[in-house]
Amino acid sequence: MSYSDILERLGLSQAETTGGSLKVTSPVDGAEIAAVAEIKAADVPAVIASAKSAFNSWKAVPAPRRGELVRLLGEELRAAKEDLGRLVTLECGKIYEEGLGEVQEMIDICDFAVGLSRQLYGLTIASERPGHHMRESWHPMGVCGVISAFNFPVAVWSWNTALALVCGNSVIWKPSEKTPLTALACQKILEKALARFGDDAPEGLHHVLIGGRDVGDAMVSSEDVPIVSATGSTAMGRQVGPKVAARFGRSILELGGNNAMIVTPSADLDMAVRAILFSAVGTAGQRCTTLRRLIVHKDIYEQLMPRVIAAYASVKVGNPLEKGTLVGPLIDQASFDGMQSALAAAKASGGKVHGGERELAEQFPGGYYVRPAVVEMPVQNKVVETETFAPILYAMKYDSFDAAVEMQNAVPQGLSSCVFTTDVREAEQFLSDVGSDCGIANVNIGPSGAEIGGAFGGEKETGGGRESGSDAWKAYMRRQTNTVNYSRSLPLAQGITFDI
Ligand code: UN1
Repeated sequence: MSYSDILERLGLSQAETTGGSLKVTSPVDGAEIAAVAEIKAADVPAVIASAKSAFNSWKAVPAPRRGELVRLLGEELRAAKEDLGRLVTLECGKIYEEGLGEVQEMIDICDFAVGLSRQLYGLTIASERPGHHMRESWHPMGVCGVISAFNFPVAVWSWNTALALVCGNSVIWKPSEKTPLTALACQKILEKALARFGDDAPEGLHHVLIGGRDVGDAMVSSEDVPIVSATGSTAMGRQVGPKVAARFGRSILELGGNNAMIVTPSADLDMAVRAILFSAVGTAGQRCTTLRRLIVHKDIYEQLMPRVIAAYASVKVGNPLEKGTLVGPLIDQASFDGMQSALAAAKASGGKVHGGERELAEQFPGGYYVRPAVVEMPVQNKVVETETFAPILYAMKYDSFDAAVEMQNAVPQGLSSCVFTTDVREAEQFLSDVGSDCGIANVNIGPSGAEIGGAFGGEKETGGGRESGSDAWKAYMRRQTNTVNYSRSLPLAQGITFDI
């Protein structure tokens, strides 16, 4: 099926994908595949006003009914799964299997959110006063701004939007400038769900802002956007977080990761090698949960590393649309250059580099394919502490488990982590108060590929936000404490008397 067929099947017309000022190139071969129209920053306030007015009616729609819209969205996503998965591959370069996986993640969060729409539970609280009742209730917040990155161009939107919609909010989405087509396709899919849903969904419930940083800035700085959920680099979060905080807005930040695996002497090495491969080279090392640091016990280092290095040398790098490819291209040349300078810096500081070269340059002069790199490092230095969004795995030795945990924690980021061990003491220590300091800590599975049922996010430079499952929905609502007096007197709390 040709690329233009996919766009058409996803409801995107020629007029919407040609002639605009934002050129879209596919990382597969660097070819320009579309040119979409951009909004000007000066026009953003009108969009916000529309979303705000939609919120004012949406918040009055009962939550289970709001869930029905998300149920329909899930149905439409099921129908569009292959087309959208393929467009994800074309636009961001991840292999088709992972493109499909990303759309499945969207379907999963819709299912989760539909159930949630009947479970936005508050508490009942014992009152110290006779004839009084206390409770806690959750209410819609307003317009929810969503900023997403190129590497998960559609799933991250859905985690936020499915929850925001059942929570009674309207949504404005600023996707990455590198992946506007998938965003426009999602808008079309949502419009199909809205058309089936009926009249109680107001106009303007969801908007996509295609544009540059100034456009995102107009959204981030607006007092009419009480929640901003931003996924991307720590540098982006450093811009967004303080701006939202300055106006007392709420931000949900999901930023950089520098995720580690500790491999202990008792680990099942066959499993560890497979987990290392998927989590370190999958999505060409461009997941925020990508495995970037391997911390290996000195006694098994010589056993494990040759296997990892051999697997790296044989992993199939190539066209992400082709069956059998495991590693697609990097998003662009800047990403390739960033990888090369990180490798040079690692080498200069004593690292031994395996792989990392450009591949397929003749077949795809405009595509940036690389052999994933393993770098054996003498110590965990500044180069290792920096997140480079590319397939570089730094391997280091440890000699005591406490030291390994300390190394795992000694980076500025705190997203995901894991240990491979069959020793229950090590496993439990890793998950304990004195173990991993990350938002995600796993045993005998890699750091990436989280299911949507758990809360997703991490600490320190990762930003502290939580998205997706568990009670992450609470970040999309405002909490209200209620005290009701059903007695005929007016006692004060804390035993205070105030007679008049
Ligand atoms: C991201 O890279 O921004 O856990 C999200 C994972 C995926 C999500 C990654 N479920 O790897």
